[in-house]
Amino acid sequence: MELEQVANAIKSMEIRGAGRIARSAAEAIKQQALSYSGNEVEELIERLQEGERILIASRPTAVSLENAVRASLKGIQEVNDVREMKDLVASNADAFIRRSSNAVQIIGEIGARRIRAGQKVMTHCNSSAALSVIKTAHFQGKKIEVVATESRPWRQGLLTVRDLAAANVPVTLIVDSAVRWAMKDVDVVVAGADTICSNGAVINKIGTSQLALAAHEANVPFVICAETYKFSPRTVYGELVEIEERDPSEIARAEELPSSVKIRNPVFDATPPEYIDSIVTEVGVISPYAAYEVIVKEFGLEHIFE
Ligand code: RI2
Repeated sequence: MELEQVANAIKSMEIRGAGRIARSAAEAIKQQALSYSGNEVEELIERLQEGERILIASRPTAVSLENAVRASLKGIQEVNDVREMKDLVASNADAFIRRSSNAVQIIGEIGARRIRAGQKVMTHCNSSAALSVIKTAHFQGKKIEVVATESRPWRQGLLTVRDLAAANVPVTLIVDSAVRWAMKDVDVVVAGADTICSNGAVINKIGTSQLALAAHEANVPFVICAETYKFSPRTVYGELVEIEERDPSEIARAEELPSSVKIRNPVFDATPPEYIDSIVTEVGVISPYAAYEVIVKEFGLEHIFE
């Protein structure tokens, strides 16, 4: 796929999930470098920077996308040769993709230790990191059960229940509004993240904060599973995370409603750190309040303030 096609597939949700869009973006920027047939370093840099802008604009909320592209382009300003620059971008992108896939597996292993035999686990939307934890616990023979939310309007919960059913995990699908009703029998909530802010707030699929509130009320641990490239350096210097709002037609067709009715379709929400017990990353289980340290360690202060 050409870079613009990848960006369009991300925009239209054909490619979705914070980790998957990040890996697709890294691969797209690599192909953008490798397919350059000219001999001008400046021209190649411009082409890569244009690609970076297009990819990042395709979905505004998940920082994983921006972090993936930035990791792939790391060091290009120090290279003065087209061949070398192509090799650098290709090896950066490959390393990012490898690291990202390994991280999901490691998160599965670490997170599964927090799930005990016979527990009922609730999850929201469709997160590969959260599913990695759930499936690892299941394959360890812990005989867990899962309650998965539908996750309107895109109904990614259907992907989750199909995936779990294929792995023989006992799973029940509920509508999003049944979360508080279902929470009374749940032992732990496990969800993914699109972006983690320096203050420990987690941005994830709309409705996540409602699960967190219901879990808090019922004294149920609320665990986030996220690779370290989902932490946002920009939030350290005060930038707020833009919450994507998608087309109203995803909620209802125009002909179903009087034209005076306004529809809002926010895709993500923010869960404050006080409702989050822990964040499982590939570098270990952390408190949400340790987010700043993860950001500084992962990205370095120069990167943050550059
Ligand atoms: P992984 C998804 O966003 C969901 O919000 C999910 O929780 C998050 O990405 C993380 O997914 P969307 O692309 O990276 O469905 O864990 O809007 O797969």
